[in-house]
Amino acid sequence: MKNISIKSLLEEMKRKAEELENAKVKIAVSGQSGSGKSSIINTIIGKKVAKVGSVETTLDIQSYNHNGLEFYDLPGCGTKKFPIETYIEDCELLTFDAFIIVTSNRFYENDEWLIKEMVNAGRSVYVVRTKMDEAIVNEKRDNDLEIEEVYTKVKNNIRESTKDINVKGVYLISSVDGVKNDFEKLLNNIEINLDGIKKARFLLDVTPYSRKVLMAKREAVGKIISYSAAASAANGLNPIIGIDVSVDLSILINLSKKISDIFGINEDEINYATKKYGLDGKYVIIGKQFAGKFIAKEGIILLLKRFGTTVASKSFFKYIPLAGQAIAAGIGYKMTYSFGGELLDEAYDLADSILEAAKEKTSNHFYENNTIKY
Ligand SMILES: Nc1nc2c(ncn2[C@@H]2O[C@H](COP(=O)(O)OP(=O)(O)O)[C@@H](O)[C@H]2O)c(=O)[nH]1
Ligand SMILES: [Mg+2]
Repeated sequence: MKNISIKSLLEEMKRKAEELENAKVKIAVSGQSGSGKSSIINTIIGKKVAKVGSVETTLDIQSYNHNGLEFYDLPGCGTKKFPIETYIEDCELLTFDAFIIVTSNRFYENDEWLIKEMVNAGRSVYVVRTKMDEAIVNEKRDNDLEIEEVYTKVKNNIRESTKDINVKGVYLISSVDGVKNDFEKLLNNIEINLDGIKKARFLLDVTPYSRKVLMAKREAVGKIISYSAAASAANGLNPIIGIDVSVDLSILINLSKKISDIFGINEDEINYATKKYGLDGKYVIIGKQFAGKFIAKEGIILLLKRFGTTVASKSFFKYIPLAGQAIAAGIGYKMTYSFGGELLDEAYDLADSILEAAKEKTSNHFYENNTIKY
């Protein structure tokens, strides 16, 4: 009886782990070319996946994904190739979990029509005005406006074109300033409006932009580790017992890669953050050390030795007696658990210090004291 219940418990864990693994969050980002769509996508993912630039724009639909998080960079509505009449079908807009419509100045009639249609279709629509850093500089020069006044002016202007439409919010952002202020609110609200497994997937794949997100990641990763530990124990061939104990390295390498990605601790993401926010070069080095310790085979073996384990070759497995496997299963569980715990703590701490450094480096200029509610 006991065996059966453990087995069904494991199957339940496996089912949940697979459900999370396969979950997808589809986010559409629509706007005229040059409005800053690719920059928004890169900022949300935390690395350069979409080409950015004043001429690097395309008139076709582009998609980018980061694990289960999928972005579709959609051309503005009402072009020759994407006429307004068939835009919603052509871009399959009703299949998305969130719809972000972007402008870097104001919305035009076509955009207003699209916003209305999407809201009427019951979709989550997020209205974004980007390049606020430029607006602030321009308005100071042109009209001697202070930051708060620019904020109010732009918001009123955008509100004007979306009045009477029940959008999920109007967000004034700047992709060069990182995820803060309205950008942070935008991501929080997207997350809030997703449900169940999609919310979990979003939190795993989004760049760790706040302490709150980091903590959510930590909790989810704790569950992933428990599952991996149980799987490593359940799979009698993984852990072996001899003079020393052994665990399957491939499980640990995959686990490390997954957890590193969740916390943005990999070369691409650390380089991106370092360059974007002008961070100290030390994070790149610390990131390399992290990979050497948790992802490289030699590093993992060293760690396991510290936990009192050694690694034996696969061919050794077939000689292990059944009783040995049972004991090893328990030890394999403990090893995976200890390894995962240390990995999680270090990934979390490193992501946290990168986040803090990035927040410090990006100017706080706009709306730190913003009291405008929406
Ligand atoms: N100053 C500033 N420039 C931005 C911002 N967002 C995008 N850009 C710049 O605007 C240009 C077009 O951006 P991109 O993201 O490629 O726009 P897309 O064509 O809509 O995908 C690039 O040169 C970006 O660096 C922003 O928030 N502030
Ligand atoms: Mg683009």
